[in-house]
Amino acid sequence: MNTFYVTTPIYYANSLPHLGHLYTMIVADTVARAKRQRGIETYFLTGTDEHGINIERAAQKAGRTPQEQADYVVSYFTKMTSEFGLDTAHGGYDIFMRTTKPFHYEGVSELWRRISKAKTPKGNNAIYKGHYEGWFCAPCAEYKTEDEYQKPKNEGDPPTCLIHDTPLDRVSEESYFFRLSDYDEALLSVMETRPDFVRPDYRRNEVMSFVRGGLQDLSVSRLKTSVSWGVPVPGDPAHTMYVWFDALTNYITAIGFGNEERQKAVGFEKFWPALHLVGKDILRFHAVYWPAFLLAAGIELPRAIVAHGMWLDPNGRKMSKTLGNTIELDVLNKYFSNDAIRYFCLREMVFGQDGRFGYEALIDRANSDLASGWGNLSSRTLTMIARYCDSRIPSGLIPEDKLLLAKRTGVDTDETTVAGFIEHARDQFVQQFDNLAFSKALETAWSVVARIDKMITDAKPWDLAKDENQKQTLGVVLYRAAESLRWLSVMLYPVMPEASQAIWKQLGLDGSPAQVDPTQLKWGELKEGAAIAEVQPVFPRMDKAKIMSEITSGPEISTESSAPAVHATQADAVGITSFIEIDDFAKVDLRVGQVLSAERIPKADKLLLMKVDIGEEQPRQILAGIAQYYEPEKLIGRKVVIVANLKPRKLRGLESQGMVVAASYGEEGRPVIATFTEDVPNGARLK
Ligand code: ME8
Repeated sequence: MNTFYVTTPIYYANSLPHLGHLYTMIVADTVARAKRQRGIETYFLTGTDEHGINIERAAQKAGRTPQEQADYVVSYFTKMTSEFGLDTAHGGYDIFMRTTKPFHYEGVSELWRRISKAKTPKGNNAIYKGHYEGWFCAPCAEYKTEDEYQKPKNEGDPPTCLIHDTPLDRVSEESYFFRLSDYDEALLSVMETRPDFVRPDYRRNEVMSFVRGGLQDLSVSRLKTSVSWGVPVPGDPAHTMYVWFDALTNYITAIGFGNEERQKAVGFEKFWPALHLVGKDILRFHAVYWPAFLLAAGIELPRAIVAHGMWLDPNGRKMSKTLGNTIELDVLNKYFSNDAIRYFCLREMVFGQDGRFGYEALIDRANSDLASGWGNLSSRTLTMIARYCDSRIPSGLIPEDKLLLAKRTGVDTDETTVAGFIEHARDQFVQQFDNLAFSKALETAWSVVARIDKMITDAKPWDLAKDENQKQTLGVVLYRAAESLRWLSVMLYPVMPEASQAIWKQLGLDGSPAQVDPTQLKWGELKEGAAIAEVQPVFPRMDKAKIMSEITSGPEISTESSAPAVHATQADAVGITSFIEIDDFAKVDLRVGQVLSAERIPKADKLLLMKVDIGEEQPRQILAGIAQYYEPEKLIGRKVVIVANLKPRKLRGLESQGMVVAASYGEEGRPVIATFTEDVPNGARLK
């Protein structure tokens, strides 16, 4: 059966989605739509990676359980997929995979069992128990070798991660190992015999030289006492599986590996192997570890692993919340159509290489290529058909007796010229698209836009319309333009589904360009005499100055030209990037309070029990987890900030009627109580 399976990475559920995540989804969605359009049954997977120390830590910081943390982040991801038209309801993904699903546990345990029974190509056990000691980066979720970390300036300090610039953890513990070192030859042979296995070729070369440099065995479990949030190792629940082992396996568990129900619903044999789309940041995991696991388990290797580049800011810097140069999904969603964003992403980034993303560049492209380009071609063609041809598609043929007349106007009377041009462009487009050369493919499509635009400008239909004898010549010009629009709608559907559908409808066509295979397009199938629909602009022009001033004046939103507006906070640490409205803030009743008494609580070494006057009849009883950092006596008389409308809750059997506001910093989250340097009465509200 003709099937296709495409995946994005499953994103960490420890921070909120951003442009990078959106990008890989857009690419995968475009690929999936193009395959479906060609009649290929396609399965498209995206989702979240929900286990591991990072999620545990993010949850802890945010005061949630790991599952709550995952659910919280997933709700933002599904909001994003819905807003940007990437979910199932909009014809996008088939599954939003989550590694916390029970069927995934079953499948990943099955893979582990298979590999633990396997022998390597060199005859050794593929998994063995050993002892591991090394420098571990929690954000990367991997041990770092000497050339992957920054040595400390002061002796005794831990080294820091080159990627995250954070201190590494010294980890020494019993661990299961995957004997990756025995797979070097097997992996090299795959990459030699299948040159398309890792793409683009320069990434393949990088991976091959990494493998040639020698592979080290991979620690694939952590003691449950160090990492508890994960899948237990089958037969040894004192160990939790390494998060990458767990995460990579999602690609097969989602379609039925190791689980009957999924197997029936989707079908492993039906869809495997997959095309994995990933950012270059995680290529090694996909091109080395994953194929090695699959080789060990005797499972067919992926169809290919394709690595794309990273989005940088307009100045070529990596996007980061601390630099304040990230692209906010809310801003994108508010000001730009989904199609414009999709077009920009695919046109602007040469697939494989890094690209720069800026709002101004996006507006420029939307105006020049979409509003003035394809959009204008569509509205001028359709408007003229409405005006000069009574809203009916004219004939594409010039009768014999009018040929000479038509020739005199300079219009090419041989329709195969334009038909040949567009057929050739379509063939090139499809080929470039199949090679994931989206930027080139779009350039090819725009060569059609330019050619047809020129044809119209040269033929001057507005002059032809003045001469009754040139009615057929006028009709032919408009027919060719309209037929080209039909072709463009089909070709561009995977990239811009909404606009393609809109133009299709305005041409008076039934069905959807989603159902037309571009390779089967035949020139001349647009029916003469068919009524067109009401003409509406598909890509309204964007007022650059106005939009940029709105974007830049938003206090929370930073752009290429403004200084960082957001400072790193504890919220950033858990990845909170969305903003609240002033009304949301107003819901929090913050009051000035004065500490009347403070004392320790027996057997609770972190808590202090305080009485705080916030201008009410009775002082509030408040418990605060600050006993390790504050002497109770020193707090008496101090002005503090209290969250006064926090639902009371019991701690150690005592009711806490509010919360003391404190900053929190450093690894251990040291609290520093907020206070005032000027006199202020108790009970005053903070706004
Ligand atoms: O690595 N430009 O998840 P992750 C383009 N859970 N793409 C970007 C990007 C940028 N600036 N930033 C992120 C993980 N991405 C693992 C994956 S898969 C079995 C487990 C995209 O949340 C890109 O696809 O860090 C990149 O590979 C991915 O997000 C990393 O997502």
